[in-house]
Amino acid sequence: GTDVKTPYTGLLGQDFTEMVKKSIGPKANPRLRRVMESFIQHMHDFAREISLTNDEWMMAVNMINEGGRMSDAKRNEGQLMCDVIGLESLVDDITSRAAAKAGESITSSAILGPFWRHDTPIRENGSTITFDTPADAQVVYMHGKVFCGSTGKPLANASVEAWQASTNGLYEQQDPRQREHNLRGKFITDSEGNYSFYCIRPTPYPVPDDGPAGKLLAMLDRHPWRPAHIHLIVQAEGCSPITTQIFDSDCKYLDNDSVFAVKDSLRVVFQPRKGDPKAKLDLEYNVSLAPE
Ligand code: MBD
Ligand code: FE
Repeated sequence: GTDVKTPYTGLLGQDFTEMVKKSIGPKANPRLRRVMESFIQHMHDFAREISLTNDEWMMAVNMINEGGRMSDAKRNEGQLMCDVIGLESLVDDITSRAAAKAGESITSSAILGPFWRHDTPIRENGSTITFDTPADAQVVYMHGKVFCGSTGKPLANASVEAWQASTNGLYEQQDPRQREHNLRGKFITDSEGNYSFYCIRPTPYPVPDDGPAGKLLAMLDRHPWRPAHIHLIVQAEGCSPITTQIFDSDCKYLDNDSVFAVKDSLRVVFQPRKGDPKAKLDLEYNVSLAPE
């Protein structure tokens, strides 16, 4: 409809909302009670505030159902729908802020996204995650140290897991032409805290736009693109793990990431690399973890 400011005229006000909240029984888990009371309150207030119609509500229900139908081990449309409204970034901020203590200099977090795999292989430092590298890809030697953010000491035996999309904009599990676990690897730091591997310079790419998240973006006159990024999960014993992404400071969409994950501190600059026949670019990236 065109009338975007219809005042609320229904009879079901706060009394009704209280009644629904009070239907939760005494044996419900306390945290769940708190979560659901708040959720019910906000959903009711939201429906009243915008005078949500039956058609609009059913449209949202159908989107959720469609997202569920197209989700599987390789596709998490529900997560993507949350991502395009900034919800995963908000939850990540809440969660990571709870972990970091004042005065520590810790690498910033960023959202996991839908393309992480739980079974990424461990590879040798100095080896590669790029196999059958496409002709338009630039190979990067990525290396650095993992530190403890409070003592500043390097951490041996830390795990640095990386994954990225290929230059065609697809992660390995979206693309039958990439080999299993292409552009993914886990590296264990040596006694001086060093990790190293060859990868490719990431390129901007659109989030999958053939589902409800993509339809929503189109209806909202938004684009599906993300700036070029490499995903990282860094973990070490005695420290809080960090899930993050690093962004090419020289690429499009840094200021309008479709999933709102960019932070200034996560921008990196790829440098020229000399004397290495395997890579024209070099990226040194150090990570600092918070002790538990
Ligand atoms: C991605 O590749 C991604 O990293 C995120 C956060 C969301 C959608 C696609
Ligand atoms: Fe990604």
